[in-house]
Amino acid sequence: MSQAKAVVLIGVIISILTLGIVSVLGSAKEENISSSQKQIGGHVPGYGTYETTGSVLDPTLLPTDPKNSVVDPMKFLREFNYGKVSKFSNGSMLREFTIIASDHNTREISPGVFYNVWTFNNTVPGPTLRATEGDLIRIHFINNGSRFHTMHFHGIHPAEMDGVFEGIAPGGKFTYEFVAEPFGVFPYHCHIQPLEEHISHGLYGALIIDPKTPRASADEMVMIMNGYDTDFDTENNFYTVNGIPYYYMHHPIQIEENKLIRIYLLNMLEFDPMNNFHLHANMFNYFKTGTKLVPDEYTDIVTLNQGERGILEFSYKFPGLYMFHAHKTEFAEKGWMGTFLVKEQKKSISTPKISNTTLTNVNLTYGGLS
Ligand SMILES: [Cu+2]
Repeated sequence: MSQAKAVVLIGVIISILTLGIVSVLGSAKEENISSSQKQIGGHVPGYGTYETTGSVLDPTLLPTDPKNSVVDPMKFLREFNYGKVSKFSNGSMLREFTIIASDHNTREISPGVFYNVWTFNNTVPGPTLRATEGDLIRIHFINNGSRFHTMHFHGIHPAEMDGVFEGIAPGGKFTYEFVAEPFGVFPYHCHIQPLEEHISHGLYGALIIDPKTPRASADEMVMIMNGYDTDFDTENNFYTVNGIPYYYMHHPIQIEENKLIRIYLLNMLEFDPMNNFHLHANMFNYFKTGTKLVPDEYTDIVTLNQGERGILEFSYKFPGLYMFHAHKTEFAEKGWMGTFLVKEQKKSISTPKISNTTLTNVNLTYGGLS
């Protein structure tokens, strides 16, 4: 064996030994993690979600104490405020809403993390307002806060109803009035400078304007993506859908298989320029801004910049537990994750009549997940 060959052989032996040691160390490290921490989930290779304690961002803890919460996300999900309805002699509708702005409440936005939220009607996000195209919307706005606030709606309306230049002083009132147009899904938010401060503290919500001919019947829900900058460095520390990090991970949204689901999705995140929504094991029709009745896209992920919104429609073919989350991994792992629990539909099977038997129309009922 030449000297050169001997050097190569020694090199190969050292490499094999080194790989072996690294491999042993690696598996010891993994065993160490698995012996002390129970893996409870995760969706990205290398980013398992482990059972931990003591961390501010801990998906294994219940999100908040409900009595300190900024919102009840399960109630918020399917709650639509149609206002106080009156009918004009010409048959058109007036919908009146009272919205009160506050900026003095401190609420628990994650376990043990209390934050000064600014609210419309006491919740973050504010109430989902709903009308039909052509209705007259009248908002009785009261500012109970200690700062100037306004309500700025997206959509079509006169300049003086735009809630931008006429700030409402603490203790002040204003009536916003406009005809609901066009149909679609629109954010509303405070428009006082600095805007990112007024929005990031929680002054926003959704306005849904239905087309005159209603959309198909569906299990409808609202999802508003947001974040909280709890250390005031203009970067978010928590990301959520509907106000509380990880809420729908602990409390799956129950839906039925083969039933049309419609989500009104809005991005009200501050500081980060974009956000997105990814649905697992399925595809959805996406209606950008909700202003058309034909979908713009058939996809499993949609990315929205600040203030953008749209409508998602889908149904699940198979029962089970499915995740949905921001596909921006950082947002997902700082709270923007949730689950759908798809329940099996109770089925009725009609069996054709068989001659010479009495077996007709036997109903077989299948139990669902509970
Ligand atoms: Cu404000």
